[in-house]
Parts: sequence; structure tokens; C-alpha cells
Amino acid sequence: MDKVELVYFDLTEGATGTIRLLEKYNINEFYNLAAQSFVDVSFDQPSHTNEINYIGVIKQLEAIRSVDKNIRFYQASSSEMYGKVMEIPQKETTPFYPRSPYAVSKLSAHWIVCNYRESHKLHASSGILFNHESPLRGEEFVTRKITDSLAQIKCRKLDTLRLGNLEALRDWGYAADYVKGMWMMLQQEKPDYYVLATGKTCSVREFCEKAASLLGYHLTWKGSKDQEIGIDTKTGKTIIKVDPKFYRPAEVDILCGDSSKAREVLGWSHTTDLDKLVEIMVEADIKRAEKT
Ligand code: F7E
Repeated sequence: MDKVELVYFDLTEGATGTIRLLEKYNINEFYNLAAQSFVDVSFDQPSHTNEINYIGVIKQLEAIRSVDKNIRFYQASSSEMYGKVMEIPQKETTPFYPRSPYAVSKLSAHWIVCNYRESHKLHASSGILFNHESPLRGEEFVTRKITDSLAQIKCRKLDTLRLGNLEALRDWGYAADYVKGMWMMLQQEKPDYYVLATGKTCSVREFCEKAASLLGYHLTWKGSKDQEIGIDTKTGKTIIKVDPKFYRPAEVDILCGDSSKAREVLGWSHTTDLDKLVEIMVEADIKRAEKT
């Protein structure tokens, strides 16, 4: 930690803020992971989302272009760009069909990075990362919301977990694997873009079942779509309720990535599968719930 220095920085500030930072710290690798990253919020805040996720990226690229074109840049592109998917699994050549202002802003940024790579010869790479999770994930995202809430229910600190669409399918991986992949991209002689994914997909419902089972629950589902409930068969207690307020105006039904290119060029592959990931998250959340 003594090698890390935290500084105040706002990527909407303008290229001059970044220029000062780049000059002061003599940076040689720049990882842009900053974003308005809540997909559902982007439907209500489309301009703000675009300002950060797209215009913010242009400002960083312009700063690098002025200070030192040898600074290597990583852009966090997103599997959300595939949206209403044109093929399964999705790879680098799959056409994009964004389904939210968030996804549109990420796609714009993806193309501007490609443009700076081609027109200004910047070493700018993008990782099209499928969902990557860990105990550090915010509770606004569904995996952490599930593991945290179920752990709290187990410790009698919460009554029920309310969720939206249980049928959405996601390719969930472990964030630590993906961070390594980002670094690998910037170690390449040539900049490029790569899909990082596990190649397996699982529904929100199945994720709930996996997490619940690790906590000693066995879920049975009852009721129609908008009023479905998840009951623990042993106790008969309702622990999950569907709440349509968490539905999105346009949903991404299925994401499943093919990271063959990353495997072949970078030598990257994931090391932690979904079952292990759920275990890591549940273990961390039960410890937290017991302490608080
Ligand atoms: O939703 C469904 C929801 O918010 C996953 C971001 O990091 O990964 C993330 O985007 C699915 C969706 O992640 C709830 O409708 C059901 O289908 O965890 P999420 P996301 O939207 O896939 C991508 C790669 C990014 O780039 C994003 O920045 O779960 N779902 N019930 C719910 N989702 C939430 N948040 N809350 C619910 O109660």
C-alpha cells in the first residue's frame, strides 16, 4: 500500500487536469476504469452517463496525445455493448447492439479508442469485459446484492431479498482474473481489443440458488412472473421476492463471451469458475454480516 498514492481526480474536468497528473507522476500505463457504471441509472441520466463514459475518455486520450504518445492506455469497454445479441457466444467480431444509454456511451468510447489507435497511433487498447465480480463489488449490482442480502437473512438482519428479472443470463467471472487480463493487454507490443469472459452463462435465478445453498437454504419458486417468490423448503420461509421496480426499460437477455483471441494472443484464461466465485462472495458476506 505504501507504493500507492491516492489523488483527487475528475475525468470530466478537462484534458488539462489529466495533463498535470501525467506530467507530475511520469505515468507510463493509464487504466481508465472510471465510469457511471450503473446500467439502470443510465436510463434516467443519459447525458451524465455519456459525459463521463464517452466525453471523459476523449479528454484522457487528448491529454495523452499532448503529453506523451508512448503512454499506454487501457479502456474498460463492456459486454453490455452486445446488448440484444447478434450471436452466441459473443466475440470481437460480433456486431454490437447496445440496449441502454450506458451501453451506447461505452460503445462510443470503444470506437474513439479505436480511432485514436488508428489516427494518432496511440498505444490504446480496450478490454470487452464480461461481468466480473468479487466481495468488493457494490451492493447495487445483482451478484453482491444477492450474496450480501442472503447472508444478512441468514443472520436475521434482513427479512427478504427483492430482485428484478430472474431470467437474465450473464457470463460472470472473478474480477482478479480480469484485472490480470487488463495488464496483459498493455504489455503487448501492439494495442488491440480483446474479449475477457468465462464462456459460461448462468441466470440470476441460478445464482440465487447457488448462493442460498451455500448458506444452507434450498429454494423452491412459487407464483407468477411478476409476483414470484423464493421459499426455503426446510422452514417454509419466503426469502426472495420479485419486485418489478427492479426491471429495466430494455433488458440484455443473455451474455456469453468467447475469449479465444485473449487466450491465443495474451495467454489469458480465467482461473476461478462461477461456483468458486459464489463461494468466495458468500464467505466474505457471511463474515461481514456476523460482525455488524
Ligand atoms: O445486472 C438483473 C439485471 O446490475 C445483471 C456493470 O458492471 O456488468 C454490469 O452490468 C442482471 C441484469 O449488472 C436485479 O436486470 C435482476 O440483467 O449486476 P447488474 P449489468 O447490468 O450486467 C457490465 C459488464 C458492465 O459493464 C456494467 O457496468 O441482473 N437483475 N434483479 C438485477 N440487477 C440489479 N442491479 N439489481 C437487481 O435487483
